[in-house]
Amino acid sequence: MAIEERATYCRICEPLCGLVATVEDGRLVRLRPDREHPLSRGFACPKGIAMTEVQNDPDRILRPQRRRADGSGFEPVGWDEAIEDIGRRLRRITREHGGASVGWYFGNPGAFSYSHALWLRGFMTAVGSPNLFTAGSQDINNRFVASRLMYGSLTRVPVPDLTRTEFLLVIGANPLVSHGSAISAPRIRDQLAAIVRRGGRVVVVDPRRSETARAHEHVPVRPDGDAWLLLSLLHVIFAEGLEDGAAIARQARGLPGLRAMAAAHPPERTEARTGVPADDVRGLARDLAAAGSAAVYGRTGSCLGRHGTLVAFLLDALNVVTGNLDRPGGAVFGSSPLGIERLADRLGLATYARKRSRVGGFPDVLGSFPAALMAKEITTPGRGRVRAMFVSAGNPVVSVPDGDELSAALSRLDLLVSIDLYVNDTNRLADYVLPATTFLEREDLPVASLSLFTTPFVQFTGPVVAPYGEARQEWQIIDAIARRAGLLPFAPRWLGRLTNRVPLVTPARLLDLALRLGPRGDLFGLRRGLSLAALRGRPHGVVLDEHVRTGVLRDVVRHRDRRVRLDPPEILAEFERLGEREDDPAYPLRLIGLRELRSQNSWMHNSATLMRGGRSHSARIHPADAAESGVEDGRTCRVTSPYGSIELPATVTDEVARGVIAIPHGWGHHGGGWRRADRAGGANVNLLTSSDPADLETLAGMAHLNGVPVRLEGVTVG
Ligand SMILES: Nc1nc2c(c(=O)[nH]1)N[C@H]1C(S)=C(S)[C@@H](COP(=O)(O)OP(=O)(O)OC[C@H]3O[C@@H](n4cnc5c(=O)[nH]c(N)nc54)[C@H](O)[C@@H]3O)O[C@H]1N2
Ligand SMILES: Nc1nc2c(c(=O)[nH]1)N[C@H]1C(S)=C(S)[C@@H](COP(=O)(O)OP(=O)(O)OC[C@H]3O[C@@H](n4cnc5c(=O)[nH]c(N)nc54)[C@H](O)[C@@H]3O)O[C@H]1N2
Ligand code: SF4
Ligand SMILES: [Mo]
Repeated sequence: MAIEERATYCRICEPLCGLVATVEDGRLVRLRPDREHPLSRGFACPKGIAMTEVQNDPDRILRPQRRRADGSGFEPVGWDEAIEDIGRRLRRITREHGGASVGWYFGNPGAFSYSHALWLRGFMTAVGSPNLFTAGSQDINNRFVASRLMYGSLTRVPVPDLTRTEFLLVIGANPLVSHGSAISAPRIRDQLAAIVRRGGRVVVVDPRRSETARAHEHVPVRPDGDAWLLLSLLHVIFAEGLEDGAAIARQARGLPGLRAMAAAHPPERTEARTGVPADDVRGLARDLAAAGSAAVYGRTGSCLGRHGTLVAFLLDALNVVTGNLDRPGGAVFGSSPLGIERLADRLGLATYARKRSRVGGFPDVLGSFPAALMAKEITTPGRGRVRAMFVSAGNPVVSVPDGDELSAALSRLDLLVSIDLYVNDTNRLADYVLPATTFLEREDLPVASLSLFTTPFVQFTGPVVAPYGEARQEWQIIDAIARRAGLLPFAPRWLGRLTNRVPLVTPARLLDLALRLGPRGDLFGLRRGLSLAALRGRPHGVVLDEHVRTGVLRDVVRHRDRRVRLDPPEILAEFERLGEREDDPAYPLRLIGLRELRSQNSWMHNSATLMRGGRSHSARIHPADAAESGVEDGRTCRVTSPYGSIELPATVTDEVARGVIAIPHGWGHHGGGWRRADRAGGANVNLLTSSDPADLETLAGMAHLNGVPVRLEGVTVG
């Protein structure tokens, strides 16, 4: 028997913790934390360890599946036959209706595979379709747009300098559970504790007393009250002359615009919106301004309200005004050893508003449109209507607003193809479900995270096991489908028609090239530096620097004068829209989301270990709200929004403020492909959220998922 141990890294969430895989005769038998990983140093969370169960899950699909002719479920089919049929149908659809009739939804796990992300781009370029949708409009696109408006570069996202900061202000993130997002910081719990240990503070602004809030200082805020809170913090700083005038003069322009926005919002006036007492806001502003160094950091809780881009802008504005941008212990800009940011700018990939969506006229963000529009892009007649869809590594029926509308739309397509590990609630409607490899079955380098490491780091891993069954990597599947459809990835359609006999370029080749020619590269032997070969010899990864470099702002900012904008016109216009909407008093409570330690969005509820203890879905409700609505702890309740209604068990707890209901997304599976997850019950919380273009955030097309007006009722089971 051949038993081997192989170092690799986890690709479930963003710290990318080091793992060691035990492989026996080509099968994964165990994953354990890698003690030799220089950053995660022997830490991995329960999800990472439980990936063994996904890898070996009997419910995983390991052969291509085709919808039966009579529509009754799937039957296995050979790869050649599947690719042949998909390619032929795709060719017909694009011939008759043009490239725009092809849509693609690219889900969250895809972002952890550089080859998948790259080939998908190549495919969409070749088809000539603008209809790319991603999880980004439920997640982070507002952050990118804020960076574009402030720094002139979509891809430059500041990260809090965790290893050095003296004051971390966290707005709408729960890193003790999520393990950090839009930052890659293994052992983040320890990192936050270390801030306090060295005499600093961690302050958490959240409507729920989250795990992170409980471990540190908590400022409860009303859902979606962040814009007002941040404006008031700025107000106090300006009113009391606490700003760092020298830093502002050196780094930024447009201060009067920002001042004017803040001037209108003294904390006494925003108290009703934020629920934060004016004195507390004043105290927080003074402490933040006085701190030796400070970083203001926001994540999904700050992204998914009605004004996510404005909020992201205000977070960074606060960093600028307190003199904490691009400075040790502040909000700092990492850089990729692949030189990706520069490359993306040069190749014109980091686009904003270059195209407009057919429905709603929303700007593209990094070449993608809001996923909430997918259903209407499929059902709205006219030129450019989507008739063929691909869904890779995604479950949008559960993760995108109005899953019922999307299900109905997907079943009207001429062709629906999914690339996934499982049959889920989305691809159960597909013509084909094609089996993808897991991350343990593919090589990787965390291309999308390299500039987000709070300690600059890079790691390359080979596959730790060969693909099970007939699973294939996404890029291989995409390449095969493209060629069968007469397309050549990355080339325009006319070229693909002339020839698709161009030899295969592999992602690894391109990666090696980017590494070697990048800012840390070995320039093919001209200097000591990075190459794939060098990284293969360092299986636990390489720390590139002790700290993120500072003093780089002039290089980061792409505006001609190299200054941060504090008054982008788009932001000023959005500011005018603040609070414009009146909510219907029939829905007096506010719905927010949360994440759970033993869930990963919608896709790990089939693991026995993670589901141990009879875990179930529930709505967290304040005791007073529960009493008022006749809801009892552990009993079923009904939550209704203007858009839909769901029933699920109630957890009555004062960890949420009065008026707030917190429900995690990713539950309520009915796909038939996950036996344990399907049995676990729960409800799809996104039946309560709106896909109406009028309800999407204006600048980035963000779905409104936090602060949704709802009402609550007890359910009497007869
Ligand atoms: N265990 C686990 N880890 C995960 C995931 C998972 O599903 N499970 N998902 C991964 C993914 S895809 C992502 S994007 C990241 C997200 O990473 P985080 O953003 O850190 O994720 P959450 O834990 O949802 O934290 C968001 C917090 O915002 C709060 N919040 C909600 N509404 C508001 C509001 O209006 N204002 C403020 N100030 N706060 C608000 C919520 O109560 C919650 O505590 O996590 C990743 N990590
Ligand atoms: N109400 C509400 N909704 C939300 C959020 C919220 O906070 N509140 N958060 C949003 C956020 S931040 C995110 S990121 C989205 C996530 O939403 P999605 O990306 O749409 O969905 P996931 O639940 O991550 O499902 C991923 C699918 O990928 C499959 N998969 C896993 N690994 C691989 C792989 O390596 N290759 C392939 N091909 N498939 C794989 C899984 O089996 C699963 O079917 O949800 C969003 N939806
Ligand atoms: S924290 Fe995230 S990256 Fe680390 S082991 Fe858990 S799931 Fe994997
Ligand atoms: Mo996400």
